[in-house]
Amino acid sequence: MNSWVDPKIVSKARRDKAKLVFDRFEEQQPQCVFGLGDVCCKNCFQGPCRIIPGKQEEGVCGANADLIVTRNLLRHVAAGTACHTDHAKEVLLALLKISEGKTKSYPIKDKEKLFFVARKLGLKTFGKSVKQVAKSVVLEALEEFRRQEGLLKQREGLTLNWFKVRANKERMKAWSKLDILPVNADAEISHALHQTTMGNDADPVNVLLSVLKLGLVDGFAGMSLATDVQDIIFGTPYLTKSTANLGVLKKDWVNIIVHGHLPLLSEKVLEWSRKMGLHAKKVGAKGINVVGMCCTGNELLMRQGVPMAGHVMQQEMALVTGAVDATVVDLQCIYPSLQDIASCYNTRLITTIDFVKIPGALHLPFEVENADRSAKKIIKEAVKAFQKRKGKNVLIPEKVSELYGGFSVEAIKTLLSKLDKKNPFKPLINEMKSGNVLGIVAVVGCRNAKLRGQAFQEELTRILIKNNVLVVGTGCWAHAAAQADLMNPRAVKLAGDGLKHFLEKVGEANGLEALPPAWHMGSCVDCSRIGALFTQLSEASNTSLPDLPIACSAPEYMAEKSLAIGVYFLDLGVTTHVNPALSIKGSKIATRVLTKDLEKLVGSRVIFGSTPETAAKKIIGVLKSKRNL
Ligand code: SF4
Ligand code: MSK
Repeated sequence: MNSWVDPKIVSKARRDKAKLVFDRFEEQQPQCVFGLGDVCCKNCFQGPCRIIPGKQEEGVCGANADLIVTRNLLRHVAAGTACHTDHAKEVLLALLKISEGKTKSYPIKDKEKLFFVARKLGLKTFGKSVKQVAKSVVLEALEEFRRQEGLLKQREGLTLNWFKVRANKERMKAWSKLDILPVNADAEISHALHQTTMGNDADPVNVLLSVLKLGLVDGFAGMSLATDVQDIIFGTPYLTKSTANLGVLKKDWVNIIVHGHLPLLSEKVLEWSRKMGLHAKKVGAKGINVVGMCCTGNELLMRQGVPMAGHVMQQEMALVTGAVDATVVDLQCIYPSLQDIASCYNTRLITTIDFVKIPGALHLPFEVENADRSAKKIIKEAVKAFQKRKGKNVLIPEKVSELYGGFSVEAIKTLLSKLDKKNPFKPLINEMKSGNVLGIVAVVGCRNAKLRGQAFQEELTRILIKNNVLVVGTGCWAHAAAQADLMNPRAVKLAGDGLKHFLEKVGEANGLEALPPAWHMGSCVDCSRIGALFTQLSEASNTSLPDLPIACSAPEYMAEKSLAIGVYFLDLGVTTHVNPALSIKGSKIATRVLTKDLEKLVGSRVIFGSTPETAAKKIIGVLKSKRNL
């Protein structure tokens, strides 16, 4: 299988004695078999307990493999969900400060979306100012985290407000029937931790129902809330052209990488980089080049067309180029190793969030009230670092890939409306009905060191496209697909005839040669955009979500967040492929429920496939089984 790893960068890292993620992965071998199977428990201090079939079937307290495996799964999903709900709260509190006039650093760019959300929430907007409406939306959203009524008696009809904005009636009925409608996002995460401690829930099926409940918390009070609020503040993305790969770094420029997940600071760094070009020129640089890493990169690409430097496993390699003057990080997916590597190259590593500190890095606390000051300071630090770097040896890979991004649901509808103004989804639904487009698959998630540099995501995407499957996706997949030239209109030649014809037709109607066969829908939290697209397609075609020819794949997942996202898709009724396989083999109940019984409960199931070919075969099988549009 192909690799995306640049051998010249790896050799440079060896020469410079910079240890990379692959080196540490090999040092960890062999990894613990009990840990790999999730059949060990450390939930109390009588442990660790591990299960050996036929020998040690229970932990000290009597918990068996089914309970240990499902409890561990719930804890992982709770941690992933906490990342997304925290993210949502960060941007929500920023909107509160904007609406109260406590910061003038951010405008409210998408007023139309603000009023759309307000109306969906049932709020009065007539005669109110934009800031008043924003404040009432924030207060309603904050209810997701402070509602206490109904917590102990969850059948009182009190549930998340964001369902009103983004959920569909058919799904709500299914979730209500299972009694998994969440009440308060924070309380559900806290319940999950409580439920899984020693001496609480001993019913593995009940634990799995809590997993499904947290998928809803993640999808609605986490991802959908975060995406909607970010669009309100920074604007909804529309089609944009840009570039990807480590080659977007520029030798004679001040290079700043923004990395993590939040657009709050990175948007400001970008704004000030455009205003402070002279500052850089004074010290001999050609200008300031801001590029994005991981999902902060995806956020800036979607709205501002900023070049994408790389995915999670390229964060160290970017520094090894020797061309990065500052890496500014906010939260999530930031390797603790970064400072060690940064110190080999005079790169200024700057942390900005109070719970994401790295020893040795410069910590510049970020608050929305001081956003402009922080951004200016960061740029000054980068310029200082550039002065030290000037003339030193840098190695920037030559390859730069062109891509189109910015496929929000609104952008997709705008593109499709050129074929049918009244009912924009109709042309796509018709192509899916006829089988010209076999279906839509969301390919999402991370890169994982366990794959040792393989290009699983790219290969899977290629096979799907060839089989007339439209691929949409987010997160680190987006970087991988862009670098593999799959987000370029020219990639349409890789598509099967039916898909190719459709992409050319929509492309031409929009003044392009074709649309690319892989659509960049944003960052990890923007999996909510995919959920919204599927939900709107379901409504426009009058077909329930589980009956649509759609599927999801996280072919190289690594983060706990990815598990939470996977459960959200399962809740939506979208069958989901994961690789590496979930650590559930040790539990017969978890394996049966997740890979089989779930279909009867929510209309979806988990599938495995450890090569792109086997994964594609199973996914295509799922799409072919759903032809009742
Ligand atoms: Fe062992 Fe039970 Fe404690 Fe887990 S909760 S460590 S299985 S005694
Ligand atoms: S950054 S969660 S490695 S996709 Fe969102 Fe990439 Fe996964 Fe982080």
